[in-house]
Amino acid sequence: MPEYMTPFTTMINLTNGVIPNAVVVQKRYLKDMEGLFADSRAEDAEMINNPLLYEVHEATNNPMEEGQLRYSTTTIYPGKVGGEYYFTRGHYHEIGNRAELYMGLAGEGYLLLMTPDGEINVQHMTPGAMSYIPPFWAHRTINIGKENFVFFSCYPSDAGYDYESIVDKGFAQIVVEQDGKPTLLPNPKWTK
Ligand code: M6P
Ligand code: ZN
Repeated sequence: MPEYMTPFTTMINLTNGVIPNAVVVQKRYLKDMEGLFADSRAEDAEMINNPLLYEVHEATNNPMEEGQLRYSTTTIYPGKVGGEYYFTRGHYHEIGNRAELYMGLAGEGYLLLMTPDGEINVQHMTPGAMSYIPPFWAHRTINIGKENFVFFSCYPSDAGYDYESIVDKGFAQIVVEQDGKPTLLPNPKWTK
């Protein structure tokens, strides 16, 4: 006989991403992102202010076992470091074959995806956009607008996070403002 978990419902504020009874709220400041922006001088200069770049509200602490799901909301604030829009750290899943689903709730962003070979894919996210992250793709979200970019995500509980590869190599492309528009450029720090 399986042990039956009790079903439950979570309330989510669809415009600002707040989950009133979130089990974990993570706030990520520039200090938590050291070395990730392409323009190191701009990053160093901005470190004095140490702005809050984004926060993640985790709705559940469902068991980290196969078959379970977790879900969360992320709010990325508008801003740039050396012309590069604020983004999340980005990760591969520790168990590489785990997929993930994102849904745009407010504002405007890019979902930047990359295979371990450095192939890049970009999805434009606005409210209502459901973006599918297939197994094995690293993923990072970027606020390309002037308002908060808010999205919902749902992922297998056992997926885990591999941040190391991103810290070491970064993403093959960066998103910077050029002529007032988000533009993809090769990442000068990228190593294959
Ligand atoms: C989404 C999900 C979370 C992730 C968050 C921030 O909400 O993918 O699992 O934690 O984005 O991304 P990161 O962990 O890369 O900073
Ligand atoms: Zn993920």
